[in-house]
Amino acid sequence: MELRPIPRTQELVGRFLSRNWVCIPHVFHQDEADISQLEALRKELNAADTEIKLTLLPFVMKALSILLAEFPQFNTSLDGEGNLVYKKYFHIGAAVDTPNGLLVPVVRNCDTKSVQSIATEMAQFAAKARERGLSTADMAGGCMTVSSLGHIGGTGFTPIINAPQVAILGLTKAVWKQIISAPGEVDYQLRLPLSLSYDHRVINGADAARFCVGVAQLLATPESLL
Ligand code: CAO
Repeated sequence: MELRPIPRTQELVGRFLSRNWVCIPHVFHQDEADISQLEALRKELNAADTEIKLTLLPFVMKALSILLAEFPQFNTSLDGEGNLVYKKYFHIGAAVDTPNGLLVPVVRNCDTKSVQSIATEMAQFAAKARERGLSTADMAGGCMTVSSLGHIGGTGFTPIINAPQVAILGLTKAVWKQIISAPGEVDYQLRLPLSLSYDHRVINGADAARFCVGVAQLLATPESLL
């Protein structure tokens, strides 16, 4: 046996996560998106421009910034006095796994930025998170968070909401699947699992299902994100 102190960042993040897990009535909603076209487009764009590496993540961040405008209840916070604060900006956070624990930098105004600029900012944030740590300002003010485990694997998980936000979207590994669109009609699609956790005090199940359908539709038509 061996005793090791929990790294400071992990301890702080752990306290925050425990509070959110206990205090927020989480509901989990699962869906899938067809990202076959998106993957083809991503490869094409990466071949044309080797400076900026596009992964799936910036496309998803862009899609969320668009959907938060369509689903304003997803872009709120509870103020603790019986009010919902509706935000009029679209800042998206993404969880970054570091040796010291999980950090969530926030890319501001994703609605006005290209997928390429979101990718560039996220790459800089991820490097900063892993090397020198992020400032409090880098991690403040997010409207919604994406937690992507897709580069590792998994078929779904239940991410903890990053309060005061009211929803978080988890991504796991996209895999090729046979989709039977009608009897005798088989299509092959690259399917991305979507794992949405939402605060049931603010968001109802029907809206959560619609939100995930919206994510899937945007990702299935990637030109709409460029
Ligand atoms: N399905 C299949 N492949 C995926 C994928 C998915 N859902 N998501 C990413 N990939 C691929 C990428 O496209 C890339 O492939 P290519 O090299 O062929 O282009 C490869 O996996 C590596 O991606 P990446 O990890 O370098 O980049 P990213 O933008 O997907 O993620 C970052 C960046 C910083 C978010 C990620 O590295 C990370 O730290 N994730 C951890 C988040 C986490 O721990 N969440 C858990 C929270 S709950 O405890």
